Amino acid sequence: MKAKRLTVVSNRLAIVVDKGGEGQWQVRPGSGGLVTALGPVLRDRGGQWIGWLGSNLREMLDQDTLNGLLEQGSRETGYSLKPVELSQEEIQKYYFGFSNEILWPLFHDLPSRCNFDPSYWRVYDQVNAKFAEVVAANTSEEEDYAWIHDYQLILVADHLKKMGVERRTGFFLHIPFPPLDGFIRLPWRFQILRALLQYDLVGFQTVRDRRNFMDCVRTLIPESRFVGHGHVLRCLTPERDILIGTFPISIDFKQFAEFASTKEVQDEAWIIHANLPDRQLILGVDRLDYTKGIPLRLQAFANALERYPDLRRKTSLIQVVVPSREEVPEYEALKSEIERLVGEINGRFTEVGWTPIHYIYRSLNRIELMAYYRTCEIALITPLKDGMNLVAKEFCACSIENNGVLILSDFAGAAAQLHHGALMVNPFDIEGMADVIHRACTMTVAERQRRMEKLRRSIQRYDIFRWVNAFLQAAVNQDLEEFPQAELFVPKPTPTEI
Ligand code: ADQ
Repeated sequence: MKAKRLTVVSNRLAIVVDKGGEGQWQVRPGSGGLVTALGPVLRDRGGQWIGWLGSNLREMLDQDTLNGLLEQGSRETGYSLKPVELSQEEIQKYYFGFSNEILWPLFHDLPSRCNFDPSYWRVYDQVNAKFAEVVAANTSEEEDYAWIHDYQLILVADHLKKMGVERRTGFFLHIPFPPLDGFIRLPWRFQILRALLQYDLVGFQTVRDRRNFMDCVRTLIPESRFVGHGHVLRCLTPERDILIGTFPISIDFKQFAEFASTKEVQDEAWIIHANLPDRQLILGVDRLDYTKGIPLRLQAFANALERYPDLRRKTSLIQVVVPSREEVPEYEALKSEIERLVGEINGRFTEVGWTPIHYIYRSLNRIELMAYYRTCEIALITPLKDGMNLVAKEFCACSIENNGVLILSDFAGAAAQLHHGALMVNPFDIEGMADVIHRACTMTVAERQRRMEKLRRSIQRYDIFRWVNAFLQAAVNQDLEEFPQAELFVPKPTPTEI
């Protein structure tokens, strides 16, 4: 039976509620990969988004104000917003604890950063049950397809089953899936693996991630097997059969390319370059995270300036770091390390009229971000490991004159698609990265254009809509277009709406 409505479930709702400049509560669209990716997909199709509001707002706001803000958020986003409320302890142990101190480092191949605190697991389980209850209350078996996102919510389908609630469910993992020898360190490895197998479809970013998952299933659940070929396979377990697929996430290419050519972005881009004249600009844009490889990248840039003096005065690195998880001591320490390195490198190389690194620590607005994408000749994207990395794709989409160079880590999920046009680097190899920076800075215009045309063609072809449709085709055998427009589908009122 065709699904009539798409319900997206993720840790965070697609909006941010906070206090504006005049102390008034306000609602803004959220930022980050998932919101960018799914916003266009839900809009005006009666879609709904279930998630946590991001802070303990119920303690600060009365119910009517919160309802008003959610209604405003729904109007502005074009889809219905269903909040899941979390207590302070739940936020601490489910989000900062199990999700960000265990699954995040483990799945990014950094097990030494894991804190396997047993109390984290109990609260993670409890919060996933809470999400499952909100899904159950706001969806029906016949009408809905529930698409659950990411490592914070692995247990939702398992809890729906335990509650005796039948729903069509799919899961997409935005971060990498680790190799077997990393995954088996997890004290809850059986529970996590079996919970993933309760979804009808599990999607990964790359073939590498799916292969890792299959190795784990074969080893920990030996009676299971896999059949089929192509991007979607069938996994047969003694309990049930499910689909597992690879769906590399992408961006709304057309929207980025069009926005990059608007006058406001062009003007802003001009101002940036006018203030940093006669040099090539290299751009790094990352959330503050130890997986993004920022300190090694800064060292590589310093190494390039050291070994290739012709780059001095002719190149500057603009490193944008978007604040993230600042409450966690490790992230605070990373911020200090980045700031120390920037200070040290600038102290060492700065000359009158030229500063090697311009460091920006804040979230940029959309026009500013696009202007940096447009005006910088080179993007330096060197994560130690990354599910995909949308910044790489956004940079290419905005390089509308085909003159940008993309330097990309071998360990970004995006490498599988973009390695033909990008200059590939090992983010642990400081000298290797320095050589590639020099190569990018001295590349001929013809080679830049040839490479960037190739990159842009590929990203344009495999855009966000293709990603969504590939997942939904595998899940419910229908495209997004086949979900009815909002006026044709009036959702039933639900008891838990607040
Ligand atoms: P992230 O780790 O958040 O996502 P990424 O894919 O690079 O990483 O997405 C970052 C998003 O934030 C981009 O869409 C970008 O436009 C936005 N952004 C970047 N800098 C910004 C700034 N200064 N101000 C405002 N917005 C900014 C996770 C995984 C990734 C995976 C995505 C999507 O870790 O590997 O690609 O999900 O699946």
